[in-house]
Amino acid sequence: MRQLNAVLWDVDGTLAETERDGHRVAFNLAFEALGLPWRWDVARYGELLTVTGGRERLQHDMASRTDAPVTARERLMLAEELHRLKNHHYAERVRSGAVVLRPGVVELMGQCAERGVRMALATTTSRMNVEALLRVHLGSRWASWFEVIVCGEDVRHKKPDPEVYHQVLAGLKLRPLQALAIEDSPMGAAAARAAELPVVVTRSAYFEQAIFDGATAIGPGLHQRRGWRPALSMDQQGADDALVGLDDLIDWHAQMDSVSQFS
Ligand code: XBP
Ligand code: MG
Repeated sequence: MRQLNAVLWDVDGTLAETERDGHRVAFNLAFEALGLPWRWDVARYGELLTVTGGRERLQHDMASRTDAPVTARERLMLAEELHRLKNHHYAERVRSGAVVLRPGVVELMGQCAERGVRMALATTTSRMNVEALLRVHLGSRWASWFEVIVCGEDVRHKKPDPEVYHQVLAGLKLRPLQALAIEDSPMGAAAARAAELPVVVTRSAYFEQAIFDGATAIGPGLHQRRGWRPALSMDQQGADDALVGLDDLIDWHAQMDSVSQFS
């Protein structure tokens, strides 16, 4: 049987609903701090999520605004300043408790640690945002949970490019089929698939209806066993509250060739 050696975690949307209540609100506070009239509502931010990376997202949005600086260089400088401010507000929001880990995440991490399944973070978010989130929720030794951590500043090309996953696999010295990625967005899942990794999709708020290509399994989150494809066993007592756990991941991973890929 194929062995699952490592679980590779995405951060935003997968570990926590960081985007709608964290980054988006923090971007708006940054606009306000610089006296800009720009605001990203929930729907507009959803459109902008197709552009990964905070600075890249800001520049993309400015390109379509008549009240943004004219030259690309000025826009880049403004994006950098806004991004710095945004990250500061994001960290404050996280510390104030506005962003919590999704249910089932810590439990699955604990099972991996206990049973010797290695873990890594594969994110195109800035390292300081990862640190802000995980220091609050996993404690000061948060980084020791992960053998390899690859963040936005470590790659030349952000997701959906597979570079972040190539770096993680190289760091772990594993082949793609020895690991499993957990993602919440089509761009993240595409990055994993482009690195030939099997991917489990835990849909986040912004991607409840999104179409995913070639997921090994796809469902509403680790907090519930209902609504997954392939379907999960529901025969345990209290199945309504039961989480998706490491045994489920191991089963999906082992059956990968026999079950069709879900989209
Ligand atoms: C999520 C992203 C990031 C965050 C903001 O990446 O697209 O851009 O929205 O992060 P992932 P920064 O799901 O791979 O973690 O502002 O730090 O770029
Ligand atoms: Mg994500």
